[in-house]
Amino acid sequence: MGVSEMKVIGRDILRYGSVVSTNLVAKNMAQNRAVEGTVILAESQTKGRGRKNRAWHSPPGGLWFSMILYPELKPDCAMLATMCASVAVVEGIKRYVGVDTRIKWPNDVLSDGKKLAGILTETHATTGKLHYMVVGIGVNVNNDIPGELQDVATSLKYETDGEIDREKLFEVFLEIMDGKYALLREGRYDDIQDQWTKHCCIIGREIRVHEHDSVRTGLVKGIDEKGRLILETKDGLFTTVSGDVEIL
Ligand code: BT5
Repeated sequence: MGVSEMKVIGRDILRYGSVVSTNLVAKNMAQNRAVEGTVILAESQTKGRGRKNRAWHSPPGGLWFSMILYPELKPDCAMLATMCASVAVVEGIKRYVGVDTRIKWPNDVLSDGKKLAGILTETHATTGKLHYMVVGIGVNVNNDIPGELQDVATSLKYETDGEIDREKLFEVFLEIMDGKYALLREGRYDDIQDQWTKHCCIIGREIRVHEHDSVRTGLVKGIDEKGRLILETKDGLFTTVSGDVEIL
């Protein structure tokens, strides 16, 4: 069988009620070499996390899950896995719920400009070798959005006016993610980059990137083969691996 015919994502699915963070559970399991493609799903998280240790609101009703991966990938190419996950979320929502969403670099899935889903990829690597990777996905499905996030976040239930079958949506995500992960394992990085670019809402737009203590303004030219954002600024081309984007 070719790589693409073997199912990896969701070979094992572990379901929890409440956990601290599915990424944390997954990282502990990855340390013990759990089977690749193991997925940890929780009803809620008491300390769901975003990038840079930000809090991720994770009440019952959403989909909060993490996947354990051991790709043959250089550690600085980890963004490709985040890209696979964001494309899988966009395609899964379109296929199962019929809602159009867009990707905002590096890890946001937006519906009408509001954040519907986020991805947190964490890696463990030493001396240029990637030991494991955990890709965590959080999607607001039937959960409410707390008051302080209402201007910036949304839930599928607001976008569709109805309850969604979370289990079916979860299955669709895993199935699509399996196909995207096959692209990664086959080294088809161009395909991942093309698909991601097609769904991205900031290419050609003027943005401001906040990274550490610096702020840069420029026009988004695209992303490179490692998923770094390429910005055309008044001082020339500039690439960044992490940072927060503000659309101007
Ligand atoms: C992310 O971070 O978008 C990554 C979120 C990853 C969550 C999943 S859930 C399963 C797995 N287990 C975890 O512990 N995490 C992963 P970032 O780009 O840093 O965005 C964080 C920001 O999004 C916060 O500072 C809030 O402003 C906002 N936010 C918090 N909760 C949200 C929610 N439920 N929906 C939309 N926005 C939210």
